[in-house]
Amino acid sequence: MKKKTQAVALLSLIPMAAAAQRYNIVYIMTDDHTAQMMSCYDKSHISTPNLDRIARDGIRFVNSYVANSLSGPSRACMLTGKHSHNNGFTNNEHGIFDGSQQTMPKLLQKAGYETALIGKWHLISQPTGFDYWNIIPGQGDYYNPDFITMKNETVREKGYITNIITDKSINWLEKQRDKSKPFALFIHHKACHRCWLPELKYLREYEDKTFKVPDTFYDDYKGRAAAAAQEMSIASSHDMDIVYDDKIYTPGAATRLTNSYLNMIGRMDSRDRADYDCFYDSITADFKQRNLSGRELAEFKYQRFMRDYAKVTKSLDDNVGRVLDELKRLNLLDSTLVVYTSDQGFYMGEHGWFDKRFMYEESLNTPLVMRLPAGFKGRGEIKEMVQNIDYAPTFLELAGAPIPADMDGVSLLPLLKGQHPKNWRKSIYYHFYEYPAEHSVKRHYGVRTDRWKLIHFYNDIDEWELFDLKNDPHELNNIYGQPGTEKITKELRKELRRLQAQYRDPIESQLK
Ligand code: SGN
Ligand code: CA
Repeated sequence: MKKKTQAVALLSLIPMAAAAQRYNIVYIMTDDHTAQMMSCYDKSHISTPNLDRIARDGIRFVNSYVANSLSGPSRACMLTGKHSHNNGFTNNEHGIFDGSQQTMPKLLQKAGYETALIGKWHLISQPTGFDYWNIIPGQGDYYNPDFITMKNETVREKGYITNIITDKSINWLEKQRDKSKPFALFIHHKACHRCWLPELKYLREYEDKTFKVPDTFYDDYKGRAAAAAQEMSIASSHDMDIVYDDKIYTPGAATRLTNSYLNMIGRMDSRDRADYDCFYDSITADFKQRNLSGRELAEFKYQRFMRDYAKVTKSLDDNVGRVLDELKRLNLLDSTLVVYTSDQGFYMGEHGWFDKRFMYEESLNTPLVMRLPAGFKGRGEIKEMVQNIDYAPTFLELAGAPIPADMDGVSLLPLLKGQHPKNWRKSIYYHFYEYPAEHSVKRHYGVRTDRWKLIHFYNDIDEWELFDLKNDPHELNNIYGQPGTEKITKELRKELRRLQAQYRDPIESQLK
């Protein structure tokens, strides 16, 4: 009798229709959207009601990490379920993604799924594994953006990028897909990438708001040589460009990025442009009168950055709401897993920075919330450590397809079912390669556990950093080499080597 009860209890953990039902997948990935700017993670800055709807109706991962905090590499990790060194796409600037390799979308197709990709791709080669695709070239544009079609034609579309990507996605859902098949739709936004150009209807939003300056804004990078060497400082006129990033423009300006800025806003129709100019001209006039310098100037730049980023995020939130409403209208919510994530996190002034790349928390983390199909029992906050290499195995298992043994990630399906396996991973591995490059973040790899982080910066530097995340959550105090840390350092180095061996990272052989 007892055995029978146990068996019934076990069965109830598995969604009833798991064997028969072919769940759909809607995967929404933004660019540079970070948990500090998503109210279900952090209420200090803005409200994102539609993104929060996903979390409220489903699950919110609170320990969600990327394997390499940069767009192209992150996308390659997601598509292949493999770390960068195993999928071959280690950085944005060199090489192209080998589209002939095994990818999750191809395996979904093999399992009978219809697949589509709309929006940012950023992997240089043409997409493979999608029945339909329509992508933006490279980073794309916010205003009247170009799209590349499956015929390899570049077509300029009218309007604001986030709305257009959503329109195209809804159109595919409604009219273009083969309705006899389960589907996986990948909606990849340009928002909230630099240089945060708002939808015109939100130009004046958040202008009355003063965003709180992070406690670490004036970090002196003591004991952290790589952090001191970066070029992603809000205060620096080289790193954060007053024209391109802060939209303080007067004719004749000649900053490093003025031409890029003029090209981007030059895409607007004349009426929109007049509205845009009217708004930013008044900000510029006010700025000139104030004659700011030092900390006042740094904080002015911070507020401009925060306000524009918030505006871009508002359009994004609206458009995620549109997709959810459309799924509801099409009666697809119960049969669809909706995933919302970003290609990495972002610094919103923490350490004085914008951008990402570092293995420090704000950019290592990526938001991850999911609305679950009917029958799945996972709810609320999920604390297990997960990584973007896990998405591919998760989607394959959900589709009833086998997970190839060479994938580095693991399926998150047990967590979606409400289970908390005891043998879940206790650490994650990270490796960043893009150096020398824009923003000057040195190459590094490292391991993070629930409490500790060990990082090795290498290439033209040889520096180790150790952080106790419990007592130093902002990672200001590098305790590597300090008395009393010998035991934990030894354990973490061992764990790092174990992970490098498990994932077959060739750098392992170069380590002492
Ligand atoms: C561009 C940006 C960088 C950004 C990279 C990578 N410069 O090069 O600030 O770090 O993209 O971003 S810009 O002058 O062109 O705006 S990623 O998210 O695509 O990896
Ligand atoms: Ca990005």
